[in-house]
Amino acid sequence: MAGEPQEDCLFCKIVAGQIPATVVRETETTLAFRDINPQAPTHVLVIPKAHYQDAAALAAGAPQLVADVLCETQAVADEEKLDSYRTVFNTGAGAGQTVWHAHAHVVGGRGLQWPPG
Ligand code: DGP
Repeated sequence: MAGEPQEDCLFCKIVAGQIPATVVRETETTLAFRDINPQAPTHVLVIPKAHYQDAAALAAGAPQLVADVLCETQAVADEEKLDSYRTVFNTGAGAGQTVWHAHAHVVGGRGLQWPPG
């Protein structure tokens, strides 16, 4: 069920402490941790603790959590002292989503090209 922990979800396991992660921030509703395969000097994932499969499901099912996640992306950028950074929600396999628990990538610390690949 949307919002409930999923046994087979990697990020639910990180939230539960069953898989280690380098956590940089935590709130009641969100967790921010370093990406295992960083694409920039700062590459942090901000997730809602509740399970929604992607950003679209999160927006439909729990819009307040979208705001919580976005506020945390700014908090991460502040802590990492990033003047410029990019927030990315890959939504769907065609956009490169590989983990089916909504997450925002916070990428910064180097120049970023536009458009993205
Ligand atoms: P996406 O491709 O948008 O679904 O992003 C998933 C990201 O999750 C990807 O950049 C790599 C990261 N990732 C995958 N497995 C792990 C893990 O076990 N720990 C951490 N910290 N990050 C992971």
